[in-house]
Amino acid sequence: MSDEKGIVIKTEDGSEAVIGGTLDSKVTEEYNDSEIQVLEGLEAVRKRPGMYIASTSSKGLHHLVWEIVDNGIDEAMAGYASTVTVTIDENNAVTVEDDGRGMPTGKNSKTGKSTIETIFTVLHAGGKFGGGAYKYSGGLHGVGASVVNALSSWLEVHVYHDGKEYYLRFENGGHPVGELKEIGTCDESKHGSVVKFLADPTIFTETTVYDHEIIRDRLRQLAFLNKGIRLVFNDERQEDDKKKHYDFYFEGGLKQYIEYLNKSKTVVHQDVIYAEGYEKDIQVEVACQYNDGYNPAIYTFCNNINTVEGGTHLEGFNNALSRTINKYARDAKILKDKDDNLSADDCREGITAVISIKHPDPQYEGQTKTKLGNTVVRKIVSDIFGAQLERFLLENPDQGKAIVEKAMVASQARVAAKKAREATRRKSALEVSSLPGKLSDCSSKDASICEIYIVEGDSAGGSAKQGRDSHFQAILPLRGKILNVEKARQARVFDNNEIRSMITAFGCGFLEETDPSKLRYNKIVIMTDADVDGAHIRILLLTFFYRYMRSIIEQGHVYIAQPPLYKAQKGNTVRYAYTEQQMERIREELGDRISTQRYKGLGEMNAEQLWETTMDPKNRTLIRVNIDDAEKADEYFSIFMGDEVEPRKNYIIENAKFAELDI
Ligand code: 1YM
Repeated sequence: MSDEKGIVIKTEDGSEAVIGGTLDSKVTEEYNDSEIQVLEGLEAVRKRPGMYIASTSSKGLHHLVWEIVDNGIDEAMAGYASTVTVTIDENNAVTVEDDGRGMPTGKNSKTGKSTIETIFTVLHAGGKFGGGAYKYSGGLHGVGASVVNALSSWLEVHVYHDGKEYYLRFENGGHPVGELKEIGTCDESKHGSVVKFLADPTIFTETTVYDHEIIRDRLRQLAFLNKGIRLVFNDERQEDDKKKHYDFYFEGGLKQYIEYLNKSKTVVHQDVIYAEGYEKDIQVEVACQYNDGYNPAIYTFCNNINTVEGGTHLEGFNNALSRTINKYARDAKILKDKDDNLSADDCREGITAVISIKHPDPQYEGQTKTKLGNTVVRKIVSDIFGAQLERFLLENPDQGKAIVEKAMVASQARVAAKKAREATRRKSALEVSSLPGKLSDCSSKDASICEIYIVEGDSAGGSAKQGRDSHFQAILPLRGKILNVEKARQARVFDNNEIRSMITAFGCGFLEETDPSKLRYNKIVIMTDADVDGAHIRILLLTFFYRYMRSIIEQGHVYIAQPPLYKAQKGNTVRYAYTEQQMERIREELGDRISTQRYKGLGEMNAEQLWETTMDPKNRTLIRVNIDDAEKADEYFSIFMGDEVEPRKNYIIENAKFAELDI
């Protein structure tokens, strides 16, 4: 725990911690007053929290929880703890508890302080501004318990072991209140650590309220990623009637994760393919299963962190998948000598996969430092997964055949799709000068101010065309329901007139060639009736954008118009209500003898009303569509567009949020 020079301590993960200074400070020969140094260190965190937790928005707030949870999970992964419990109380104070050994309660010889005080007041030296990784778990957010302490109004630690209870409290951003004390006894069998803290509202100025779903979903995910570890969540806030208590425990790990991810999909073979292994200190776990969809959903993790940019573990998986399937298909004579090999994309069609590795020294690359770079991982994953996939195929020939046949159909479809894509590409290149006939374009050519309204039906399209400001607003009416791209192969998608019109009008290309900078309109606004059919068309359009032009959603170009539900009139006063609650309020304000009209569709509004309520930037409310969680989005589209009815019903009942208000 100490070093000959200065005040360096080794932390639980073997990395070094340095007292005082900023994170990258070097150890100097002497510290006269370690306490001042410590507080300066914590003060540095408070001055520039963004350098330690990436942001002080809601995201940064949640990082505090993950930091402490990671420490509990480390203790569980080391085999000492079985359960980590997170509780949020009605004041948004968070308690994280584990049943491990309990943090060491002795003194640190160099600091002269208790080890616990040291853990919570000394910055880790290894973590580079939240971007580096020095911890076996955690990694990206492994910035240390001291950072959580620095950013809390108060923080309390309880430790239980050998029949004793120890306690230490910190206030005002990490100042210890007295010393670590033995405050009582406990059952000899009780052991573990409890950390309770309140995020400092002067740091987290945006919000100090935790999002129930973010905490719940991440704890569930951590339980899937760490089989045999129990993660409990108690939300004691009185917000709504949401379920408040969760107990996540998955003996089957990733196998159960795949079952969970595929729950609203139709699988093409019965058993989840599962592989695990260990080589050179690197632990590998992979699970996958095919469904009847066309899109792969592959999630990769390193040390429990979602490596969204992929990396060497994903490459190893992809290599093994196509190599093994091709070999099996040839050996089993399903693929004939004259046939070409199945491509990597063919082998991935409709697969749901999770790849999780644990690495003592991960290297991250890429724009967001979420791409795994360690090259040895490629072969290790490929070997471990390849061998166990091969064994699965040989032992389960029926399932093997179903998988190969799916890839072969994908291969044939890919050839047809390529032709259709090329035809569409040629067409849209030719059509730049001849935009779709149904499009009423705007006169401005400045894309940054232009908007296109995708409108359901010709009659609403007519009103929109008359009501718009033709300088910057274009109207594209769609006839009837557009194609459900979730259930159609590419060749049919590109054959669809409505889809072709949109591709040509937008001008941004599609699939891997999508280029939002080429969009002819800054805002694409979906304007449909406020009824079930309207909602359906909206989802179909979003599905198309999501699967064929995802980056225009990611970059915030897609919006949903909000037409009013009611018009209320009393004498000359006309008011519009966009929600039932608003209507209630208007009724109260205007009193009785008002006439109300409920709009069933856009067609019931004349051009002027449509402009005033839904299209005029001064009055309208647009909802910006965002996707910040690929897993959620994928689930969402499968539920709404897939075959299974039950999940769709449940989803609508739960009424989850997909879009965010943007005024
Ligand atoms: C609610 C959060 O932090 N649990 C926890 C932390 C530690 C230990 C056990 C622990 C580790 C070791 C030995 C060791 C920590 N210890 C340290 C340090 N839960 C939570 N549970 N004994 C106990 O790694 O050798 C840092 S964290 F540095 F003191 F070893």
